[in-house]
Amino acid sequence: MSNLQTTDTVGITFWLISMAMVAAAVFFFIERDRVAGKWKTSLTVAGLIQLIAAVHYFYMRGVWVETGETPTVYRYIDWLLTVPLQMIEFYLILAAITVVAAGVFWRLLIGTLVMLIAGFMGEAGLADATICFVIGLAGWGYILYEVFSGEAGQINAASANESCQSAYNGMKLIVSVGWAIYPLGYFLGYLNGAVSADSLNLVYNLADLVNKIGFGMFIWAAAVADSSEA
Ligand SMILES: *C/C=C(C)/C=C/C=C(C)/C=C/C1=C(C)CCCC1(C)C
Repeated sequence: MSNLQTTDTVGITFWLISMAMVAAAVFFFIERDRVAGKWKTSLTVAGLIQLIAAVHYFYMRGVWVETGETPTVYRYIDWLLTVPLQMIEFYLILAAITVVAAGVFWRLLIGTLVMLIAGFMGEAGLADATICFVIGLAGWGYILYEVFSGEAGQINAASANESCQSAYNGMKLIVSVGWAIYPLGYFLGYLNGAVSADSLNLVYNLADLVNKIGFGMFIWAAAVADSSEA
C-alpha cells in the first residue's frame, strides 16, 4: 500500500504540509528581494528552514504511508537542523539592532540540544519516556527563560526599533504558545496509556505547520514593515 489513501488523515497532513513548506520556502526566498539589507539574512534562514523541513516531510510521508510507522529518525534530524536555525533567527533579529554577545546564541543552542536529545531518547525507546519528557521540558524551560528574561530578552526590551521588537515578540509567542503543542503531542503519543502513532504524528504535523511557517511569517511581516518605513 504505497499510495496515499483517502482514509489516511495523518498521511494527508504529511502531504499538505510538505507542499505548504515548499511554497513557503519559495516565498521567503523571493521576498528577500524586497526587504532592507539588514533583514535579508533573516529571510534566507527562514526560507532554508522551510526547505529542510519540506525535504524531511517527503521522506516522513513515505515512511508513514508505506509502513504506518512513526518516522522518528527523520523527524528528529529535521528538528536538529531547523530548531538551531530558529535560534539563529533570534540572534539575527537582535544583531540587526545592536551588538549581541555570541553567548546568547550558544545558550539557546544548549537548551535546544537538551530538549531534542531527551525527546529522541524517549521516543526511540532508548530511555524511560517519562524521565525524557521531564528533561525535555527543562531544556525548553531554559530557552523560555533566555528568550523572556535572560540576556536576549533584556536586549530586546531595551531596543527602540519597533519592527525588530515586533518580530522578536512574535517569535516569543511561537516558542511559548506554539511550541507547547510539541510536548502535548509527545504526551498523547507516549504517556497517555497505549502508544498512539496517529495522535503523535497529527499533533507534531500541526505543530510544525504553525511553528515553522508561522515563525517565518512574523519575521517577514516585520521585515516588510521596517523596509517600507525606511
Ligand atoms: C521546526 C521544529 C520545531 C520548532 C520543533 C520543536 C520541538 C519542540 C519544542 C519539542 C519539545 C519537546 C519537549 C518540550 C518535551 C520532550 C519532548 C519534545 C522533544 C517533543
